[in-house]
Amino acid sequence: MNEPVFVPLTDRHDPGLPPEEAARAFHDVMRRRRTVREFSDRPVSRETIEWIVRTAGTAPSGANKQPWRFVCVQDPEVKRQVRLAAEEEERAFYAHRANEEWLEDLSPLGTDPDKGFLEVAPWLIVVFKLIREDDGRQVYYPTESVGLAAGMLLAAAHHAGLATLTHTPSPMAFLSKVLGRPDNERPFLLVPVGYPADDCRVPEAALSRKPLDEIMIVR
Ligand code: IYR
Repeated sequence: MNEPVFVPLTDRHDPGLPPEEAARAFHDVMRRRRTVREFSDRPVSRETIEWIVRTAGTAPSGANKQPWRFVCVQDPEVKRQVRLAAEEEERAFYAHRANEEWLEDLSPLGTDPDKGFLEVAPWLIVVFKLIREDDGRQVYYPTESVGLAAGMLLAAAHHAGLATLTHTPSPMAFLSKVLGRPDNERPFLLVPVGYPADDCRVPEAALSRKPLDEIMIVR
């Protein structure tokens, strides 16, 4: 057993505004985040991606195990392999894996098995969940932990003026193979990152957000 060591909490974030104003200003940034499927090939620097991944890595996690890994792909050949493998799964999804209700729910989004964005976006961040540490030790709440980190990844990209797509080709096992990841890492999310295309359009149906009184209950 390790004895806990405590240190004073000194490095605090001070928004310099009353909390109502700071929270409102952040909402004004975040409400403009949109999932996009039409990306520009405009480059994004590796440094930008590194800061975004560092931010994701600040997420809380079970017993601070940080059970995540972010494989950042910019090599066109690797992106191509990801696209080809993803499209194979997606063709099966749209042809027979998805049931009628699922296809009906997706119809307003206009999605299809063509995943050209996987080659156009300058970066693909493939988020992996660790189901064990590299040395075989346990991790705790890995799904919750990596979900929190992924949310922070999206927020960090948005804050940097970049668009993302949370893409979950199903099943995702091909990502472990294409990217040569070990068995203790499981693909969790595939996130293309880049600028939206100049003529980018987004589905109208996806613009709506539930009103506060539908998502918040105060007791
Ligand atoms: N993975 C498929 C289908 C899809 C599923 C959901 I749930 C979405 O929110 C969007 C798409 C695809 O990417 O086309």
